[in-house]
Order: sequence, then C-alpha cells, then structure tokens
Amino acid sequence: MNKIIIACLGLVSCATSLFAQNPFIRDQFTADPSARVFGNKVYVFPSHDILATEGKGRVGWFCMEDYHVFSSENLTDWTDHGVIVTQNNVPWVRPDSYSMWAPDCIERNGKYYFYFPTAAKDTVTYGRGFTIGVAVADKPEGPYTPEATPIKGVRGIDPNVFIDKDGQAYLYWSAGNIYGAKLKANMLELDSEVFTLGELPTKGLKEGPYVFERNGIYYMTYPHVENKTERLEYAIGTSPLGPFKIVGAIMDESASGCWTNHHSIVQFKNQWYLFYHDKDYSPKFDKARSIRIDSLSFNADGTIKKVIPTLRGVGVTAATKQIQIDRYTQLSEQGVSIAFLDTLNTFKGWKTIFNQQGAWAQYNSVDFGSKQLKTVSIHVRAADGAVLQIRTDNVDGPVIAEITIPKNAEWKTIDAAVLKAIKGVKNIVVLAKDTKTCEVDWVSFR
Ligand code: FUB
Repeated sequence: MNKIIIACLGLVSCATSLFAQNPFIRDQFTADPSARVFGNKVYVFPSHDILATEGKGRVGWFCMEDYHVFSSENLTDWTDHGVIVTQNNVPWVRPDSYSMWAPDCIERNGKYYFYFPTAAKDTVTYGRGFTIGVAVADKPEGPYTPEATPIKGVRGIDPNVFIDKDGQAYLYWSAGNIYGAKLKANMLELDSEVFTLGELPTKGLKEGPYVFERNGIYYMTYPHVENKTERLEYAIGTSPLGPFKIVGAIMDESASGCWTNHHSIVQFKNQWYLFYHDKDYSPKFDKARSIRIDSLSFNADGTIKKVIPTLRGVGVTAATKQIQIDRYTQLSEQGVSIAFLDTLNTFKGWKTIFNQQGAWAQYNSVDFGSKQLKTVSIHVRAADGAVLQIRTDNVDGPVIAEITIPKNAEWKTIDAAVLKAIKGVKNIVVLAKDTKTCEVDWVSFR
C-alpha cells in the first residue's frame, strides 16, 4: 500500500526541451551523470545539486534532495522528465538528509532499477553513514516506486550496476575503496559476499565506480585523487569482479579546480561518450556542478584515449537555433574571451567578447539543412559599433556574411544577408573585422 501511495504522490513529469553543448543541462545544477541507452534514447540520471541554506542541508557542503531524469535522441536536445525520487518519498530515508548523492539506473526484463545512496532514518539498523536503496519503474521516466528498505549489507555511496553477458548482475559502490558484489535476479538483494577491489590504487580516495565491458575487456573506471582533485582513471580485467590491472587516466584533473569528477561511459549509435561534470555555472563553489558530454574512443589494443574536456561537447546544432558561440570549438590566441552574461544569474549563460581585429571563435558542426537560409541574426552589443564576419569551415574559409553592428550599449538582434549558398553540416567562424569591443550572445540563421 505504501508503495502505491508513494508512486501516486505525483512526482510531476515536466517535459522541457533544454540545450546542447557543455554543460548540457542549463537551467539547474546537475552532477554525477549516469548515462544509459534505453531503446533509441540516451537517459541521464544525475545528482541534483542545490544550494544549502540555514535549516536546509549543510551550508558550504553538498546538498541534494531529489533526482531528475533527462533524455535525448540526438545528444543535442534534452528533455527534463522532472523529479523521479525525492528524500521525502522514500520510506526509509531521513527526509532532512539532503544527501541524495550519485545514482545509477539499469534495465532488466522491462523494469528500470534506480539505485541511489543516502542516509537512513533508522541509524540503529542501517548505520549513520550512507546506504544504498532502489526504486523501480516500468519506464525510464518513471514513475518510480521506492523499495521499503535499503539493500542489506551495503554501506557506501556511488552505486553502479553492471549486467554481464551471462545475465549475472553486479552492484559496485564506494566508501574510500571500491566494493563489488553479485546481485540476485530480483536486482534488490546481494547474492554474494562483498569484495574489496583492492588492486586499484591504494593511496588517495577512489569513488564513483563505473563498469562496462567491450570486446571481452571489463573496464573498472573511477575518479581517484592522486594529487589534489579527482582524475578519472581506469583498470581492466577479464571478469566483472577483477582482478583488475591499473591502466591510466581517462580525463585529467579539471583545470577549473572542481574537486570532484564523476562519470559514466556509453556507446550510442556507434560512438562512445564520456559523461562527466565540472562547475561551469558556479566557478567559486564546486559543490554546485554541471554535467557535460564528450566523445571517447579506444586504441586498437582496447586502451582508452584520454578525453580532453570541451565546451562544444557533442552533437550537431541546427543553424536555425541560437548557436552559442561561447561554447566554442576553438578561439584565436588573442582578442577574444568568454564571460557570463549576468554574474548574478549564471544560468543566463555566456557571451563571447571580441576586442581585436582578426580575433575569432570557431563553432563546429552546424547543420544548415538542404534549404538555403538567407538571413543571419546575431544578438550583440557594441557601444562603439563593430563589424563582424561569419565564415564557414575555418578562419580562412569563405565569408558567408558581413554584419555591421550599429553603436549600441544595449543588446540588440541585428540581421544581415547570407551571401553564399550553404547546405549540410559546416563549421562556422565569427571573426572581428575591427578592434572595437563587441559582445556576442548568439548567432542564428533563417
Ligand atoms: O555528488 C556527491 C559526491 O561527489 C558523489 O557521490 C561523488 O562521486 C562525488 O561526485
């Protein structure tokens, strides 16, 4: 009965279309992205960072009260399906714990099992720290019905579930070290002793395990603090519980100084992707994070090529959308910089500032379609006026528009004619023709 009431509490599903590029969720903080391919879509189950205030969480620390799920068919347009589980609708969770940390989700026999770590109300039975629970749904979007109790025998955070080719499921988690155990077919109980995966680095925190298999190699991937902050690393083995041999880094420590990183790796439409996080919308506080995607590839021997984080991210951007060139692929060495549009509300996004003749920003993979687009619009501000060019391919490519921006201290949308026929997917370059300061919010074609 409890379960039915919880499922019916109506965790409202709000299908909202979001944006592309990194970070790819742009209206809330998100972290610890667990990506899964279900059917023809990628679903991402992240943590949901919020800012603690007096009486709501611990100020200056992680604060999370619920989980959303997001989906996309093209990695460019993301739909937020709303809250799927909150600390208030799980019978065993302390409803003021604000500790709904990194989750995972997996499908088995048409059911979706959502695993999440948090603190229990009953500390006598479940201990004071973190334990891991499950909520089950018939669809990835939910509604999810939480189990009445957490999984017995598990103490820790960052659950990850892997189902091997023979159908055996495994649960991994972390608590300083990384642990693993078999799961029963019901996906709700352990079916073996708990193994400590002791071959992984012995010094420095390891957490956030994520296991996958490719061509018979089992990849145990995990964030690890060897120096100051977390670096994504991996080890490989020939079976899901190891032994594993340490190989190296997947992604180096973040240049932003974000202390945590937490990731997942999936193959979608013949391309592998790394989902991870940084602190894009919160440069001064690294417990308010944002999730990102970049492509990942393998060497012939199965080792992973190191992923360099990008702002451009993945996927193709329709030329008719507002193309955020501040999520650039490449910038000229001088004369161009990126800043928030509004430092008091960073979710408004960024702007690209040009102040040197010849400075440029390149944005790759813009889809112009098959119908000639005749006009380019640019949302721009230039107190002394300015002239910008748009080119395709690269900085030396053909000029497809030249836009004269009148003197204007306020943001304005300026139109100009597209001078050349362009079809299909192209890179675009926005280039300053003079030294006047010119701020660009977005570019769009119609
Ligand atoms: O999001 C809270 C914690 O930070 C996660 O559980 C860790 O993996 C780290 O990302």
